[in-house]
Amino acid sequence: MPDNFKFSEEVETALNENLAIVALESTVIAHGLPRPQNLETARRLEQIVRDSNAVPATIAVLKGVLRVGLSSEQLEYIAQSGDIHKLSRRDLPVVVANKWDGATTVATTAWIAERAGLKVFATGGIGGVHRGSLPDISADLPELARSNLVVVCSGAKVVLDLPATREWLETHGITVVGYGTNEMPAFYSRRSGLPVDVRADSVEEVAKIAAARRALELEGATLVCVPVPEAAEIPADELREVLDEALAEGDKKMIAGRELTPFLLSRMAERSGGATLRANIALLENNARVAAEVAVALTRGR
Ligand code: PSU
Ligand code: MN
Repeated sequence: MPDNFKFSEEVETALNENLAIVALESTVIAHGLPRPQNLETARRLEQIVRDSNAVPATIAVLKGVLRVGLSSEQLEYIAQSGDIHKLSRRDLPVVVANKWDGATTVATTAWIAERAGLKVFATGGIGGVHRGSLPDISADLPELARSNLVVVCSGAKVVLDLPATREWLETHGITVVGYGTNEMPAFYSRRSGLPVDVRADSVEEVAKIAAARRALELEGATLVCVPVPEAAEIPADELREVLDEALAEGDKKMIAGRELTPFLLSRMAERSGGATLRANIALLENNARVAAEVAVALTRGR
């Protein structure tokens, strides 16, 4: 492993002993959720993974070092610092060269996790094709096309152009698995009307598909889409007004690039009286649990 990588003791031991490990991202902590819920959620996600017999590996860059597994203090720093960079693939050489800190998106978390030898990664909603005329496509998508991880999510974030994102996944050979569903979930909502490639009703089925992909050496992720738990769901028609308002405001203020997703998420949380925030936390927790169960099933299959 190059010097730029550092593992926590817990993750290093888990790797040596072939234990189940779940990678977790840090952009959702630094930029996706408000304080203090971000730190609480980050800690709870790690706890949920542990309770499901897997080892959590939260990933971030600290002083230019790619960290796989964070200490409690490091996690707290990412959550509370307030001016952490949001790192996409293109930013990695810059932060490493300058020894900066940064929170990793789905794209960079997946890249680091794979090189660290991890197999399963849990997040909330992946990035995708944005709405609007400029083709703003999240670096998450091409990374999923290159990575060989099982990525557990609740679909793409609803602020995106979901049909265009679905097409992109298909074109680039990413297998979209619906976990207990025939439809791709739409982040805060359980349904999008868009099809999955295959439905799986157990983690063993997911592990079987992922193992086959690995055996074929077919590059690209297995994207496991888990709907937000019913109790926390916001049906699409209830969300529409809040979403349209946030999109219009983002447009008017000309918010673009890496600022756009965090802006839209925080606006929707304000306008929905916290309902979208509750949904986001609920789906993150649920996805961490499913990911841990998949990771355990994968170790059994060996
Ligand atoms: N999932 C969430 N909240 C988030 C994200 C995911 O529930 O904030 C983050 C991920 O890190 C993802 C990023 O990679 O949003 C996408 O940002 P962009 O659209 O700028 O590529
Ligand atoms: Mn973008």
